[in-house]
Amino acid sequence: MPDYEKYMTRCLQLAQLGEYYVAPNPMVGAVLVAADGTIISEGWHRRFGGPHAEVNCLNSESANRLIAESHTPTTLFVSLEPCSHFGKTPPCADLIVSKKDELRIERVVIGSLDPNPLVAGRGVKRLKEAGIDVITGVLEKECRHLNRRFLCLQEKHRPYIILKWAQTADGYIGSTDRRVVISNPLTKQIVHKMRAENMAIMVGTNTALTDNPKLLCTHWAGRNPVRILLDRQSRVPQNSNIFSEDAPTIVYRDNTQWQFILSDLADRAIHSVLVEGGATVLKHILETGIFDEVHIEVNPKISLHSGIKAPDCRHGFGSLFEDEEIDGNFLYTYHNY
Ligand code: AOF
Ligand code: ZN
Repeated sequence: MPDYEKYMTRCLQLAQLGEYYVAPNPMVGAVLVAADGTIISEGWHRRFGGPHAEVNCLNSESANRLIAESHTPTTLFVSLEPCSHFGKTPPCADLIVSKKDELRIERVVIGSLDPNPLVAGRGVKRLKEAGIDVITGVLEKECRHLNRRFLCLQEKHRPYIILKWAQTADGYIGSTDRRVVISNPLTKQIVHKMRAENMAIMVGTNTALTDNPKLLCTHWAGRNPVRILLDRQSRVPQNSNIFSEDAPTIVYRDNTQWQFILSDLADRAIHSVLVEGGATVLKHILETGIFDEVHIEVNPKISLHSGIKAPDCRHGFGSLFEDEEIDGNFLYTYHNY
């Protein structure tokens, strides 16, 4: 019997190859394994709107050629429950059932269930009804972590929210009158990678006015996120960099409530938002308690003694998930769940 976790790990590696290309869809990987443990075929969801992982795995030439040579039953591993709906592509569960005899699929091993209301257990049901043995929940935590943005949108009807700022050793994110560089070239690149990983990036009026940022991902290969500006009193001029042609920009004006913004973004199928500041916006969101991750970069070599105070731990960041040192700066990641 093949080692379930080993093959699910392979599914996760394949799934990750779709990062930057599949949002707001989940990243999914699939492998077809013979009884002796040989991998017959692999596939992953490569781009939004394109074939799903199972299709790429089961329709491959190698699957059909190798299966003709082997006479053993096979197991299909897939990191997400196969879909059961007609979306941009036909249901994967139906494809598996139709290929069951030809590819001798005896069992399907699934990482995490798909909470999409169009699927939600119906994929598993369809497979079971066709007489396929179904095992669920293998490396479920890892599979859910990989697709935490997709799962958040499906389960909570709001985007996954990541708060991020850089602060000095004495807890300031900047000075009131000049721009202070806290990040180093490597951590700056990490920020651009984070921009590529999320569908949208958000800032408030003060950041747009003081820094006049473009909010693009210039130091990392990937799509530019949608830009979101919270500008309650319409103070940010139209010729600001945030309104450049490089990416779309959504503006929320008046006294739009956080809850409303979240459900509006969900309606636009935006599954993740990176909030880059400033302090007022960050503190406000921390107070609502509706956020998922906090990323704090600390430069231990700079002290300002006065300026704009960073949010502090009294705001409650959740629990420390990871800490690392990058070229002298410290990066702390908290998970609020
Ligand atoms: C799978 N395998 O590789 C993926 C799945 O619009 P569509 O047709 O691409 O369907 C998107 C939905 O399908 C998505 O919201 C999620 O529920 C599921 N994604 N399912 O069986 C895959 N990417
Ligand atoms: Zn599918």
